Amino acid sequence: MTPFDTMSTHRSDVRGASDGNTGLKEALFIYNLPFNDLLHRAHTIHRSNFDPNAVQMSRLLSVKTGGCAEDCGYCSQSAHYPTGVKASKLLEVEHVLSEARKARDGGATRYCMGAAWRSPKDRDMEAITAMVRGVRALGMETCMTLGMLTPQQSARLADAGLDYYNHNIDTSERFYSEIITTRSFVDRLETLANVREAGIKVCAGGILGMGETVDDRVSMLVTLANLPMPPESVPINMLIPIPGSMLANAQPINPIDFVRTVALARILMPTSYVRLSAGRTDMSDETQALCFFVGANSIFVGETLLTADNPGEDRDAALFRRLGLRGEQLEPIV
Ligand code: SAM
Ligand code: DTB
Ligand code: SF4
Repeated sequence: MTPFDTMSTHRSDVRGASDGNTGLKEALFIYNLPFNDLLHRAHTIHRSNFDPNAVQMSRLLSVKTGGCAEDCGYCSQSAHYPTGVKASKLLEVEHVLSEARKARDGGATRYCMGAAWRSPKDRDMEAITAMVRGVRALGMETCMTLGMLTPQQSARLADAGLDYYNHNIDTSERFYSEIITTRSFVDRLETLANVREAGIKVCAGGILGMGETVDDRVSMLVTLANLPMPPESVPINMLIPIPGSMLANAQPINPIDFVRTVALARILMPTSYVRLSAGRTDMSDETQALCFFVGANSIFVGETLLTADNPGEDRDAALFRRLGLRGEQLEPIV
């Protein structure tokens, strides 16, 4: 049984109030508002679109770990850095489904499967689509993050019933090439367009604490908000510094700046789920509480993310109790 209380949310109650095209200047103005004004504004928007005490819970599994050809400077799984993560093959479908069953019994309503690929090979698509079908049959929403996708691969995933595809833009267009050189910002946008075109919901966000400027953070959110349709889900990761990676010694982001960025995400994308993603292990309860106040309404649960630590059930259950938060429960999937 889950330690989290659950509640039912009717997605159709969520008001569609996208702001339209918010410019960088306007977004910077909002980011720099006096903190209390920013908190008030973000929370008011959050409250008018969501139940402020309900948090969606996802569980992650790395279905293919390590040995990745890309050189993302933050990642434990890139073959370009001596991070100590061993490369392994794609997991068996049955193994993934038995892990998914445990996640569902622990209260997760969405199961996210990640692979350390630049892009999937067509020969892997059969196993991948079997994972999607199997997890859906367990009554959970499905999410995958497999790297860049062609229109054909996107259509196959849509056909299997994939609910969400996670593909982060990670930072601003300006800063992108300082973090990753093996692909471009435009490559990322192209996959997001392929996924959208296939009818899969989009999960796209980024990482804070990589040495980016305030302008970079704000610009990343403006790019996301101004996509033809904003992402339904926006993960905001705080960098987990990985020993051996290029960003092992990056200066941590100040918690107030982190909260400001989450608040701006909520204001620019009023009806999207904003996920407080990687980095919660090193975040105080107070910082997390402020993030939930300004509009974060989704987390990853469990002891592990893909390769790195996550707070785990006991700490999260205690935090939820103290804050009076509940896990959101899904409508039955048909
Ligand atoms: N290979 C696929 C890709 O890059 O799209 C999927 C997996 S990748 C690990 C998913 C996302 O996790 C990245 O885009 C990045 O935003 C986030 N991430 C990876 N390592 C991280 C770290 N050390 N700290 C915070 N976020 C991280
Ligand atoms: C996302 O934005 N964050 C998750 C998920 N999408 C796939 C991944 C976080 C990874 C953290 C580092 C690790 O576990 O290796
Ligand atoms: Fe590979 Fe994804 Fe890690 Fe980049 S973030 S190195 S693409 S697993």
